[in-house]
Amino acid sequence: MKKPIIALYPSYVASEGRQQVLMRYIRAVEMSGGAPFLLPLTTDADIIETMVDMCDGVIFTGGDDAHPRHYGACLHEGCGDLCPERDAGEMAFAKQFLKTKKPFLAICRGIQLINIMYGGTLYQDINLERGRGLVHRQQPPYTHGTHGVKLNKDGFIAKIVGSDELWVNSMHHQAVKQLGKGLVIEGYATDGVTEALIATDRPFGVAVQWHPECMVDTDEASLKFFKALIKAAK
Ligand SMILES: [Mn+2]
Repeated sequence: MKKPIIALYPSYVASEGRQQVLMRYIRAVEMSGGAPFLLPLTTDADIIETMVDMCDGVIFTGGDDAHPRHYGACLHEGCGDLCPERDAGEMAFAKQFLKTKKPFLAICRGIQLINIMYGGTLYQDINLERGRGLVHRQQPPYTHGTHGVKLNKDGFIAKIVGSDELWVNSMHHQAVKQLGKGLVIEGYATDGVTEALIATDRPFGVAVQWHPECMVDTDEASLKFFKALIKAAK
């Protein structure tokens, strides 16, 4: 039986000239009935168009911080590791992909990337720019949650998971600042940090700041994000 192709955007290790994706993303897609597919790092417009046509849905994965110039800011001292090569390839792909109505699930760097692509900005470091407090950068293992997320009651994401409260892991130090146009925030951490949003220009555009792919074995709600993506991709 043919399965929907779920393309994953890999990280790029520039020092070694190597793309890489954590197996847990691939496994989460497999567990949810999709066919995982790794995208090549390229800025070639024709290759990108071919890839966009081929995939039925996309997962924008975690990784390095996006360069702040992409949202009109200079580098803040709190900004983390950058990867200009990935920024260039992934943003070129995202720009083309977002012209379609195909579904996406964006995770960690992914929610930040999506906010940038829709014209929003980021906190380059939560502790330095918003103040210290809630732990958003937990120690491993990442299979257990460390903070709560309150979802919009009756929102799109609350319907996916069947609850308006989630307990999530947290491995980020950046977050949505000014929200991009066409996006709606659907979930906040208890300190007010944006943790979940949706894009209103397509049937399924979901972005989360945590890592559901780490919790698919132990947390039913986490698996539901991937199942919903693949259902939308069919
Ligand atoms: Mn968090």
